[in-house]
Amino acid sequence: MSMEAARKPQPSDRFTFGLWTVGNRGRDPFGDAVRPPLASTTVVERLSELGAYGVSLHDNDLVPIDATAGERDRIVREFQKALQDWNLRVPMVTVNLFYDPVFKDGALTSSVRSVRQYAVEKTKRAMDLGAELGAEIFVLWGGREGSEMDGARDARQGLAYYRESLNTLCEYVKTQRYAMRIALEPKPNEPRSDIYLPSVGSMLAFIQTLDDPEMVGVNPEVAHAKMAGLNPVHEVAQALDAGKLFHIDLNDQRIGRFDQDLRFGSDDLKGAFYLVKLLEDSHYLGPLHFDAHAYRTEDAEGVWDFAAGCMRTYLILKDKVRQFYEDTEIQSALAEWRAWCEQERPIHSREDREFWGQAGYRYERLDQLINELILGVR
Ligand code: GLT
Ligand code: MN
Ligand code: MN
Repeated sequence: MSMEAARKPQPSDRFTFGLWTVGNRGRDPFGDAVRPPLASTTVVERLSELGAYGVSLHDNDLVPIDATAGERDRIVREFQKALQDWNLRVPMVTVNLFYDPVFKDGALTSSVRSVRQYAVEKTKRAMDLGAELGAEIFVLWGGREGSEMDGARDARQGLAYYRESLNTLCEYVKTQRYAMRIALEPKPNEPRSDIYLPSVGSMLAFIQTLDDPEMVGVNPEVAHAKMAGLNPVHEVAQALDAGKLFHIDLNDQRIGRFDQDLRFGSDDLKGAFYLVKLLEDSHYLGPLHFDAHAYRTEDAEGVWDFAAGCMRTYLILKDKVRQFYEDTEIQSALAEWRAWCEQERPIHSREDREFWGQAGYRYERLDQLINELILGVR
């Protein structure tokens, strides 16, 4: 395969995008939409043309919240036809538990019993939709599950509600015999001041307290880890180590900024390289899902530059990973380092301790080689 052909996305690369990502209209807290709405069927067509594998969605990205049963079925039928015509899958479905004002103080963790019940019911309907579309992963991002002030609901009570809601939902998946696993997506803040379970580690500990921990894993997002000041590669590694990487949201983010959802690799190429390396080394086989959107400066066409860019960057970095393993200088530097680490030099005396304390690890040399690989001069 030629170099350029290897950079052309294929369905076998398992790239997916949310309807809400390419469909993002550029609204932000300070300014209105800058792009026209995009029909779901157009998204299917354009993503397929670009070589994507699938499309994901929130219930209300496809079916308006107030649609009648008849409208819902018609919309789903049309969407299914487009999926078939364009040979695109829906590996993941999720539920919107954040947009409607009813969720302003939480959904699955709301102190209002009626809101909690409504959120659970809405999620069940989204699961039905997911099953109908063949989704095997159901993502839950608890954007509103948190607080601005902790004087009313005790955070422990919030977690108890979360647990109860999730147990009900897992039970539902089982009784319906849906081939679906749940992936919880952590985020530290935005839209709430503080969101419960802000990192992969907190999610993993919480999952173990559920009735059926096997059914539930995580959906880490690069930007969310960075917003928390964490290393996304380490977050994903912990999920893999626990056997819980059910799904992943790829994008980018500048540290210390608002939730940006930037094109994959657009801010931190080296971080993106290490993430691709981790995913490829670990043989992760789930969807490579881009949860990002085009800059607000873009018109309708710029959106497809954005989408193509996410996939192309992943493939270029995947090729850099191959080069990393084929580069003789990098590999011999690594081999030397490994042999050096393994040398028989136990620490019994002050001299032994000083030996290891004064020795150089030569990471500067290795890091520069990797930089040069990424920069394209190797
Ligand atoms: C929302 C959020 C994302 C979540 C989506 C799933 S919606 O755009 O910012 O990180 O993955 O609910
Ligand atoms: Mn996300
Ligand atoms: Mn995000």
